[in-house]
Amino acid sequence: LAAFEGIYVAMYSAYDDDGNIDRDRVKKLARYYAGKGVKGLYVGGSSGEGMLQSAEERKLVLEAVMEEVKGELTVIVHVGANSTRESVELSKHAEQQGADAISAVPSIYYRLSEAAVENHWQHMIDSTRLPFIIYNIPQTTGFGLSYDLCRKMAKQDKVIGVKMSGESTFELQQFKEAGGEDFLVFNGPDEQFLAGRMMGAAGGIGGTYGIMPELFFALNELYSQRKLDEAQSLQFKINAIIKKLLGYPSLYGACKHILSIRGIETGQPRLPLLPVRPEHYESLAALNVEIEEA
Ligand code: HMN
Repeated sequence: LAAFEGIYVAMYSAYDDDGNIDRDRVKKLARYYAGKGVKGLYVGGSSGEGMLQSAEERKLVLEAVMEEVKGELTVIVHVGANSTRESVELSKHAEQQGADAISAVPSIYYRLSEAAVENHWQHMIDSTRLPFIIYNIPQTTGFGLSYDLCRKMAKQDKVIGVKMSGESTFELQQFKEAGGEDFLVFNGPDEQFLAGRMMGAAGGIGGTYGIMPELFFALNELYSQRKLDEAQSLQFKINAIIKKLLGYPSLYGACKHILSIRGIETGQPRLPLLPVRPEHYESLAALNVEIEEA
């Protein structure tokens, strides 16, 4: 299990200028993270816009990622789709591609009972030999993982952890408690990384890591060495950056633009996520400098 502890970049989408998946851009983005101290990548999650892509597109993305960093970075694939059938198809594909673990949100749109969500996840778990990480993000899915369901699922060897993107660090700690010794909690909200670690997270999976992987790697190291004052100052510095990012039409658009300033083109986020506009370029360039000097 220790093999999964660490910092995972929730990779952003990479499209060509027409908005189609761009293999070369995906590969270049994945390559950018190798050697930055991060443990691995989380592919096709919220930041990766998996929910806005067809199954074929999601497979293309994963294939490009695996071609580039297989064996070098630990790859967790978000396989959650609205139908169980499609989620299972993506799970099997992830295993064929040699991914290290799969993960999924509940199905969205229908208001599902806990039993329905559990069954949805169980089909994915049973369809491969891969470890499974529950993705709990109640503010977007409308489904909040209960401690009981967490405890029940954690009893299976294949269920190795939960990605906790809810904002309560109390709940985060309770999921760790429910899951027990051999259960990993990954911190979701990047602005609470340090707090999440303090409350029991074994690492984090985050979108903004993608534009400042070195800062999150450093923050994690400071926490591991229990240099808490320094860790707190670094988290505050990171939060000043995140606060600015959240002021743009879309967070992902802002982060993708910052990558493009660095020569890593990933295109605009896919609608309905709003793109950043030319009037934002100047302040984003300044923010990029702020990150590079942090
Ligand atoms: C993912 O699945 O792409 C991310 O890991 C989700 C992650 O928890 C992000 N949450 C959302 O985008 C909703 C955070 O990294 C978030 O972007 C950050 O904390 C800024 O608020």
